[in-house]
Amino acid sequence: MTETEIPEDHPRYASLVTRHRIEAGVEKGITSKQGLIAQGRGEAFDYLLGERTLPSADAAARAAAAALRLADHPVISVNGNVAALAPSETVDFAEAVGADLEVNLFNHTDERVRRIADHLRDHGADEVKGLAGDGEIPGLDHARGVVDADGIESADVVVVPLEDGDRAAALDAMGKTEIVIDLNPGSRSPRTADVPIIDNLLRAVPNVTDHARDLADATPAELERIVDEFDPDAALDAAEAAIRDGSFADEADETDAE
Ligand code: PTJ
Repeated sequence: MTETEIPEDHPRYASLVTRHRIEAGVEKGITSKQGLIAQGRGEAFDYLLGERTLPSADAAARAAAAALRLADHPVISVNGNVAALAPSETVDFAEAVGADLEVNLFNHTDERVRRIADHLRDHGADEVKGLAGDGEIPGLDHARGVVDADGIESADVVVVPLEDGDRAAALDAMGKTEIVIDLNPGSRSPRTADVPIIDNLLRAVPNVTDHARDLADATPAELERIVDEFDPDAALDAAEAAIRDGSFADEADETDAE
């Protein structure tokens, strides 16, 4: 079944489209096979969160947009899952906040970096970083620490969707403001972030983009106030509470329909 053949009225439409995109990403050599496992884990958390953007995640998205508007050199890190799931949305996001796009992979191969960069260009990106590999994230082994000197290495604000915990910690140690998008509030990367957005990448990226456009005329003082008022621990606690206190009652019928 192709993406266009999935009936839009299917109760699990969004989930099926997402699975299809990840599968197609693996077939095109963009997404790693481990990306399939990461997708499954994310899907389980999204289910527990009720497949919705929590008010706390929306507040995080607004704080992220404000931090990006204040940044001198923001960079959005793109891996194989992000490229497969939301290429156009990610390019639009970078444009809205004036950020560089950099391919940065956990399972690094030059071939996959090139394919992802081409894929982003096919979806409207002008420049994609990550191919030079002349910078490093200190504290990681070579392949996982390779970045561009004029990209992630010199960024002041970095957006890292679906990042692994080690690299999130190493970026934090470099003193960067880190915005993490991850569905698991218990994962080390959002717990390291200055701004953890506990939401599905597919909802979070367009949401931060909308907030950034909405804040286009905000003064630096207003942007700083939004960033200062955001409490990362409260956002993580709210997501955890939503998972622990949630109910399956409304979703049981939809699951049966799969
Ligand atoms: O393309 P590469 O080589 O850089 O590899 C990318 C993956 C994602 C495979 C790699 O970074 C990895 O193995 O990540 P982890 O350690 O499995 O962590 C992925 C995190 O992303 C988990 O906490 C998932 O819950 C979360 N996640 C998965 N899908 C989504 C998500 N978060 C937000 N939106 C999603 N759609």
